[in-house]
Amino acid sequence: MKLRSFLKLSLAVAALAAVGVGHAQAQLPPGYKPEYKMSLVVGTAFPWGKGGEIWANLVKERTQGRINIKLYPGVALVQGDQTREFTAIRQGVIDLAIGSTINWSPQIKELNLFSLPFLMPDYKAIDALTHGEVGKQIFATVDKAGALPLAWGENGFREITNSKKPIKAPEDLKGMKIRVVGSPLFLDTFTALGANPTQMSWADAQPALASGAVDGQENPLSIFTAAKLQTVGQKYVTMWGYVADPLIFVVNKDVWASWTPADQAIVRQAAIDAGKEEVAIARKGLDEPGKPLLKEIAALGVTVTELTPAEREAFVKATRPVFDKWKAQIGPGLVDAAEKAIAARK
Ligand code: X2X
Repeated sequence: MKLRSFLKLSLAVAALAAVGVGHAQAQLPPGYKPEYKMSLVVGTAFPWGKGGEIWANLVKERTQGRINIKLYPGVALVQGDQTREFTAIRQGVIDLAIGSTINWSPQIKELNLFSLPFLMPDYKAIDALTHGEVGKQIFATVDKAGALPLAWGENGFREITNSKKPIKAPEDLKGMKIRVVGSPLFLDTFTALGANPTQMSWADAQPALASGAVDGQENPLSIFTAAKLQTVGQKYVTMWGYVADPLIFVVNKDVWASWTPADQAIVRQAAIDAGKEEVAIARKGLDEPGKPLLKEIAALGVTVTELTPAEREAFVKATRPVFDKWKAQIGPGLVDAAEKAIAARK
């Protein structure tokens, strides 16, 4: 190409680009970005990622495209390191997120509340916390830590799985290599049970299970099925419901401040609506009589073990010192309030 025609072409391209950008910006209130980044650990095949998609779609619809959110599953904005997600939100590397209380607990110690072994016996207990005074307190703490919390979602009750044998008693965990997430509380819990816990990200967990570098892991069954963990050797599931991780819908504070009050109200309501829907998806097959999801998992060739109350109690007893140690670290007042709210649940 001759230099002159190259210059002409470049000018034309630049002019077109300017028109394009100008056009998009003309429709946006001042200070709005053409696109906002939402961080998630898992994609839309999982209830968690689906929740993100629902939130983004509701916001786009209700703001007529003024707020356009793109999903970044796999915590891609922090190179897969889920324990750095909260810091990245605060710093503005991430605009919005739906995060697990576990992944943000390295920065916000109060979020370890939900990881206290055997604090929450059932779904009503989770709701009693998230929908009550404790939930408000936790939101105030997240706010103070630097991100604006808008709504609750749910990853779910985390069940233990492994490649070796059915786990019915703490002794069955003896020496088993278990992948855990990045809060030291999990190391304490599994050490107390005689297992050999090792911390790694979700991205690293799947190859580690596939290669047999670890024997087991703990995650909600919706994660188990969507990630097809039976194909990486996880043939045994024990329903012990030892902890559950809620999800929190948040927005970076500067981003929030850049939106009009009307759009802020839309984003907040959309988070609440998406959160409700997401919780229902996360509980599907588990909160109906007969728990049909368990039969689906058994049909994959997986042995599903349900514990008697006495069998479960052995795990509660073995982890009680961990509960007490972490109660002191989380804040005895908050833990007492949580136990009271759970005892009073309807
Ligand atoms: O890493 C996990 O186990 C996961 C996907 O459940 C979380 O992000 C807490």
